Amino acid sequence: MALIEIDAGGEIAVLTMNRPDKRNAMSDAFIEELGAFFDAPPAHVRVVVLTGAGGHYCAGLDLAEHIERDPEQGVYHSRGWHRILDRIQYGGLPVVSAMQGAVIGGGLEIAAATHVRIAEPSVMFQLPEGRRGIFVGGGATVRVGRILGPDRMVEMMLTGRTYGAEEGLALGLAHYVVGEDEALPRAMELAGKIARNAPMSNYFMVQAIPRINDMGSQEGLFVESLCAALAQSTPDAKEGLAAFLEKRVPKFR
Ligand code: 1HE
Repeated sequence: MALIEIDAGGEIAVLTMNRPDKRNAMSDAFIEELGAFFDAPPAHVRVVVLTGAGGHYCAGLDLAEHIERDPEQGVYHSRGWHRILDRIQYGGLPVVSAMQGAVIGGGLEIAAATHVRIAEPSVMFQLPEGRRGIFVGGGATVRVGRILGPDRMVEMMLTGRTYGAEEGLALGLAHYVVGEDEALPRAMELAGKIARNAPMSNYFMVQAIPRINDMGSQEGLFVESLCAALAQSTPDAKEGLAAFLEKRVPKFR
């Protein structure tokens, strides 16, 4: 049985992390399978929805596999996560997370690489690495650190606390909190909205905004101007502006 269940028939691909007996703990094979989709998504896919089977998003790294790793393997392993999570964040497709239950360790690192995060009341955001004698290695210092700020992330890791859905919403770990069993329908609804944007506009949102945030303000403003000029010179810009003025729905490529 596939570890990642893929339903990619339409413009919204739904990827389900499917190892419910282990709370979707990420083995090496599992993360590679996730990466393989983002390496070569079908051309007709415009938006991805990522969710977990069995009431949990992802309980993080498969700790059973992690027991045996020497330092050299450890570096390659962590860099492998970085490669795959960069691919999720910067692969060009907007990714919406529909989250239930565990969003723990590597699970939170995966969620933080996605662009829209929807939490059900069961969600538990945790970084328990300190309790396991390890450290984050899938990009949390950068991505979760940016969302929470380094101060809050240090405190979260030191105390091993759990943030629930509403706290996660206040902190930016989630963008939406919905009722039980409502995350996937909301994700599909939001993915539909995203899919109706002009593709180049979506591309710049995903590619440019986090990168500009890493730049000095003058460099950022300059890159923003280039993105603005490129976006507004596409046929979709003509169509989007004409559709607004003609009071109709735009038809993008
Ligand atoms: C696992 C894992 C896992 C569950 N690796 N096997 N992540 C963690 O430290 C989280 C560890 N997991 C938990 O805290 C709990 O399992 C949950 C809160 C997520 C769910 O609790 P519960 O009571 O529903 O399930 P359970 O009985 O604890 O787990 C069910 C099975 O899943 C059990 O296996 P079984 O063979 O005894 O049935 C668990 O061992 C297994 N399981 N989570 C391996 N993570 C890139 S670096 C990132 C570093 C990290 O991610 S550190 C954080 C790791």
